[in-house]
Amino acid sequence: MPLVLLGHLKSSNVMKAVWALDELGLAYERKDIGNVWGGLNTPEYRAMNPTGLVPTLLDGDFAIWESNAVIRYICNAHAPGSQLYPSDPVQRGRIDQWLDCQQTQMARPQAVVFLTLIRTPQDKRDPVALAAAIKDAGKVWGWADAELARREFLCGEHLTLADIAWGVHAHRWLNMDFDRPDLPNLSAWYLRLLRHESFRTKWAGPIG
Ligand SMILES: N[C@@H](CCC(=O)N[C@@H](CS)C(=O)NCC(=O)O)C(=O)O
Repeated sequence: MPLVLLGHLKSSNVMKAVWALDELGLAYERKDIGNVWGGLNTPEYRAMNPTGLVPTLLDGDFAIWESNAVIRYICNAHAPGSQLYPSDPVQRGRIDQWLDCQQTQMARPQAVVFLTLIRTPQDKRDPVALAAAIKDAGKVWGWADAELARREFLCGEHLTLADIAWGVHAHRWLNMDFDRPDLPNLSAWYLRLLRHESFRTKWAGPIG
């Protein structure tokens, strides 16, 4: 039975799963759910994912949600030992650290910047909240930039789950229209990510 990914492609969190599945060459189906497609408030969906958010991944009878848990599961269950999520404790520790940092430190200010600049009409924006979020997110992107001064990808010389979780947001951060700090290592890494077909063709287009 193929894996089934529930969630629309406007979602950065869905995109992480799509990119991981494509990168590993795994067979899957994706169904548009959420955003204009709806379907998140049905009892059936809530039984699989009580948060009412996307993505949810179905593997037979098993349903898993939280995007970084989803991409870890994909690797653990369907591509053990792959370069995306190696089993070596040190390498895995580094990847987990960046995955958790993405959710706990980057996601919130990044969402404020994105939702303000892309989803909120100019006259309804809160410039104070936007400036604070740009400052907070800029600090976090600075941590990634410092790491990328030392290595090609966030956790070494190969693409890993950490790059996927940060990369989908880097596309937005580097292409939205605002004054951002100059982070040359981050920009060079983003260009390396664009060599990956799934990212380039499915995600790295207009931001919306
Ligand atoms: N922490 C969750 C956040 C999930 C989340 O916020 N998903 C958003 C899209 S990025 C969502 O479902 N929004 C409602 C919608 O798109 O209809 C994860 O990483 O999976």
